[in-house]
Amino acid sequence: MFCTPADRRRSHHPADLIGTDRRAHHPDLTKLQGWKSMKAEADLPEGRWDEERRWALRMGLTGADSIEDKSIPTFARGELPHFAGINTFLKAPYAEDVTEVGDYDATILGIPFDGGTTYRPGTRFGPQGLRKISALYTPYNYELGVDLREQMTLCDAGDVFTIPANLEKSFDQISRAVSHVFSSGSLPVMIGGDHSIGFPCVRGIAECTSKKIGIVHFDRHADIQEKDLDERMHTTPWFHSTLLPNVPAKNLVQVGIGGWQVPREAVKVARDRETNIITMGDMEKMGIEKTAEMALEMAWDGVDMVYMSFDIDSIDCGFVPGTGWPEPGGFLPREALALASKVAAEGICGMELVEVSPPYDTSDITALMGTRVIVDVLGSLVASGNMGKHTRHIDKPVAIPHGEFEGKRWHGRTKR
Ligand SMILES: [Mn+2]
Repeated sequence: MFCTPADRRRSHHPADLIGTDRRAHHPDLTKLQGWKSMKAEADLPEGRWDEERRWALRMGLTGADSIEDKSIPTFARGELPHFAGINTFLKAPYAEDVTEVGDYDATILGIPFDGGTTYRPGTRFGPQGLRKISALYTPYNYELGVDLREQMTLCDAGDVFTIPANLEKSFDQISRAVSHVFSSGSLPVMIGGDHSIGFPCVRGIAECTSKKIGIVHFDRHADIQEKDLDERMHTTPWFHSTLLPNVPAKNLVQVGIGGWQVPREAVKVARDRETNIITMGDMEKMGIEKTAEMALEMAWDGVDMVYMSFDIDSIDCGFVPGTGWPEPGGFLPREALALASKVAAEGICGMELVEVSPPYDTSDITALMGTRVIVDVLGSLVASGNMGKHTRHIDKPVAIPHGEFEGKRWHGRTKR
């Protein structure tokens, strides 16, 4: 019988399918992640959420009589409401006393430094930009089936005291702060800042261990020349990192490199040191799965830990306008998130998220993307069970003395 396109369309209407063999072609919902995640949520604990609400009432006092939800305090404390409060990253506890960071699985450490910038500045505001927009996230991810608040502990140690006009003094401060966090056993998660901080961050970790460290570096730029404009700018972190005795250049894997902003000077160094470069085109041809597998294989070859450096400009600049050296043709957000998660799933000894420049950002979109990379990495570490895997390699912890002071600041009534 002759069948018109209109007939064909009609025959696919669900009402026509009931009671026919076509019904077998309906998707099996139980195979969808959407279905599995809905079921899996029931098994996630809720104790920390209950604890947070009780803590909020203790800290912020009980709410007004007219408010029916008795978990709402008078003063906003903790996660809710998302638009209120003094922002730390994900509204995590502020470790104002940094000797407490060892009590947490991971520590957010802001590095407000853009003295290594060779084009657009502004990344000194990166940590605050990320903290601000991170407030809109809950700690739960539906697809992963992970609730960070229930399954790990996180604090925000605030920012490193950097010295705006001095790279070397800032590097010393940054390494000192990172080595303190790393030595405590808490996973250091650095939010930059321009990419010059990559070197002092890796140096801070490397000095606390006799073990070897590989690096997975997501970027459009190679960042491995010795100097730029006569200084160790944000184009140079991997030159200096891979000179550290326990950071072999052959374990540096640079993913997403390409375009018109890779200086030939850097390419010469990469060739001499035998680093590994996977271009955006390589990733497209191989696919995400294979790219992650290859990056992990090269980064982990003969080392004990892997560090992750994520430059937000590795993502196509259409998605991340607020960055120092925008370059078209980068990762799609979904590709970048999948790659970062797959690399993190094997365990990392630290990470940095760099080059978010809020003054050039639009609608906080670049900062949001940066926040997302970090929470996805944390989620992946939790889901894989590899959070804290690196701590057994901390065999040379540093101990940084604190100054002497008793009491509280700005505290106690002034005598009148
Ligand atoms: Mn870059």
